[in-house]
Amino acid sequence: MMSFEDFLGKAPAPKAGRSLSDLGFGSHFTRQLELDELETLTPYRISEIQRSVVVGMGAAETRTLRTPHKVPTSAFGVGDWVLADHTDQITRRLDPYSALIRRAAGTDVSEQIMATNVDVLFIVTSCNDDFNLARLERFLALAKDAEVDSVILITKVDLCDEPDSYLDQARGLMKGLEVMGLNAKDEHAVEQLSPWCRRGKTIAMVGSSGVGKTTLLNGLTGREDATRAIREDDAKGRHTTTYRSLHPTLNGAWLVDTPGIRALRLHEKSTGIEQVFDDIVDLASRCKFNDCQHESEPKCAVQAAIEAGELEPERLDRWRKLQAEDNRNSESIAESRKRTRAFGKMVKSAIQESERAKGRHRDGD
Ligand SMILES: Nc1nc2c(ncn2[C@@H]2O[C@H](COP(=O)(O)OP(=O)(O)O)[C@@H](O)[C@H]2O)c(=O)[nH]1
Ligand SMILES: [Mg+2]
Repeated sequence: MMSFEDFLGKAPAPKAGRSLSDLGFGSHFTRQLELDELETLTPYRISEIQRSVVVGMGAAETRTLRTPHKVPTSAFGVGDWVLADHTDQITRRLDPYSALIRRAAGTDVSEQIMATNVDVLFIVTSCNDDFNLARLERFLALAKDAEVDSVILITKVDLCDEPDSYLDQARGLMKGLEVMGLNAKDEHAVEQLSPWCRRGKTIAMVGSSGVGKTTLLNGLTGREDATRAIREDDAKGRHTTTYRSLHPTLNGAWLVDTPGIRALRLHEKSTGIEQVFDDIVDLASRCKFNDCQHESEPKCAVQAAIEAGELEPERLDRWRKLQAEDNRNSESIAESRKRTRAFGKMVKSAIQESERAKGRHRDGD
């Protein structure tokens, strides 16, 4: 029987010229496998999600895969590892080690998996009006929730007289936070990012429009326009326009670029907020009252820190806003679940009622 080591392919497979570890497969996934599964099933990493099929990259080749019966393609995310049988049917999704989730806009609370098995999130902003501490904190909390490391990239340093003032503000957000200023158009920008772009690592990028994400993506992948739509034949031979969502970088890393990833929002019960604002959480634990609102209560450690100039009042405001948003999210999710349950009960009792009516009908016959 073949060992995991053999299987992971110390020698790269001939056709695609890559091993599973080049694709990001590691111990987190081998632990989830039964050894005999490797004899009949093939692991693929999902690089693209279409309406009825997904595209999977394997060590040997890239193939179009079918999802299990009645499972929609939306149950998978770009970056997922799956096992497929010899008919290209997915049999199982392996549990990802990180997941960036998008909550749909408005009051709808359905969730969408944007990208999984991401190692680093590049949070991109520029040395100009786009720079916004509240937005950065939100993205940092998101990355914490997704269990992804984050790096703040501040572009357009070449167009700014004092880029250091932006870098310092961003560095002040969290202890040990990686912050880097760069000119995305400069070819050396890519070298600056190489510590996070090692072989088999997966990177995702977020940030507003115009901050340089496409420029960075093109630099990292060496392509003219890696994000343009490509026309392809789908499983039924029709032409469809799709976006490839997982791009190989020149260093052997993978870059996720899905159209919706820029609309990431905090999801239910964010613990990321507490981690990003651990300075305030720590202060709050030292207030006299457990339910201190940090307004005018006596012996409030948060207000004391503001008075001592150790905490900026703006940061307290941003923390409150983000928490309020998180509470609204949690409430709307709870409400929607209540509605779903009520609807389920209604359907169930309607079915029971119709069964009873049928019964009465039969009794009457
Ligand atoms: N001078 C300069 N221009 C940049 C920089 N980053 C992006 N740009 C320009 O800003 C515009 C928007 O960049 P783009 O990569 O499309 O941003 P995206 O919307 O985030 O994908 C383009 O004209 C880029 O050439 C930078 O660091 N310095
Ligand atoms: Mg772009």
